[in-house]
Amino acid sequence: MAKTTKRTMTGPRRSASAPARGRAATVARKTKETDIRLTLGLDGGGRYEVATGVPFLDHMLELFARHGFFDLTVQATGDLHVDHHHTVEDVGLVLGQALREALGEKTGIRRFGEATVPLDEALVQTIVDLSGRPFLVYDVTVTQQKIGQFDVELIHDFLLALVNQAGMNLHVRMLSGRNPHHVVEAAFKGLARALDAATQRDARLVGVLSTKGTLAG
Ligand SMILES: [Mn+2]
Repeated sequence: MAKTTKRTMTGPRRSASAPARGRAATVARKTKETDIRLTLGLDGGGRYEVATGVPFLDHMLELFARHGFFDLTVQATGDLHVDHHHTVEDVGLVLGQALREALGEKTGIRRFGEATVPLDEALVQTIVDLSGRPFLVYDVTVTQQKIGQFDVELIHDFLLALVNQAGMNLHVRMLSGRNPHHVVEAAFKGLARALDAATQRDARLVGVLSTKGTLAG
């Protein structure tokens, strides 16, 4: 099948709403604070089209798609005049919902994934278990609280929303780091790589990888 790599930003494209190949989900969520439409394809090629109105979040979501070999379309508008909080948190929430939906019963997937990713002085370890049990351990400490206009603390809120909706266990541990842009970027690349591994199918598996017989939580 031919790949579509050409992207334009001129109006809605069929590629933005057409069903992705393989395991995929589209989630639309509208509140008084945000209006989000997101499509996640797990069996993609790292293609993305992201517009959240928050440039640093776009940067993170784009490299998440690229490094996880996911196909990701995000169109979000939010009350950015208040601050970035609602938009960042709700995009995490919708991404989590899409991940959960795209995974379905989780039949045949490896379930666990981990990655340790460097970016210059930063080194971040990211571990996921698609167990159905939401739990986040976010062990990241940076002294600089802003990345440009972006409040670094919002990454914690994004990941909490993601974890709670996806029903996953996520550990993010900063092994070293100084520059928050480097640290957060290494975390998102690690999340992408860990999720890529965890969502892959293992041909040896029959049913779900659990002696309990379910990964529904
Ligand atoms: Mn960067």
